[in-house]
Amino acid sequence: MKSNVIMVVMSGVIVLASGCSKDATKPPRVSSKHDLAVEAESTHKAINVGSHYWKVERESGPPHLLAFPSDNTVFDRKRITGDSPGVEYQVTFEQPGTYYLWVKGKGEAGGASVIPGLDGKLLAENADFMGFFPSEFSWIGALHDTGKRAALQIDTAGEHLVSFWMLEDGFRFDKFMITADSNRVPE
Ligand SMILES: [Ca+2]
Repeated sequence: MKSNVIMVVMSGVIVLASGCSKDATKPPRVSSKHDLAVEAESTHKAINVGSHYWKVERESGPPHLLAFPSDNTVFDRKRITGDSPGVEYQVTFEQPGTYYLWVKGKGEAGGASVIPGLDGKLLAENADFMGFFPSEFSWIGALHDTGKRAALQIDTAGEHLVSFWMLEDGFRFDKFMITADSNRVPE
């Protein structure tokens, strides 16, 4: 049993290492005029907690991250930033302002969800992306509990950290998009 746990952790570390070498030097940029789409599997950093981790899936459909294992675990919202596996992406914002966050994902059994964050903090209390289709990837741009747009309030131009934490496992995470245009709908 112990050797299984070590293998899981090691595979998580490999994901982390490949993400670092790809994106550590130059974070992708977003501006008031140019949207940014980021592949979920191109993490800057992945944080494993316990037996759960973000597994890179390349065999079925587009490359994506799977909140693994899918055993109906629901993480505690109140301790999500410390107790749930997270993935982090460095993004350079060219201007301060309000940017909108979209997530493209898929949910096994309709019970998969993810919580977004900015600079290590939740976007809002009880904020999560939920309700993805189980059989195909789809975009969601509103937070489930409030129905409000997922918005990143950027006070200072420059580099910021966009994070996602597991809420319910089984979530498949293809990519996310950041745009300053409130009317933009990704395809
Ligand atoms: Ca992807």
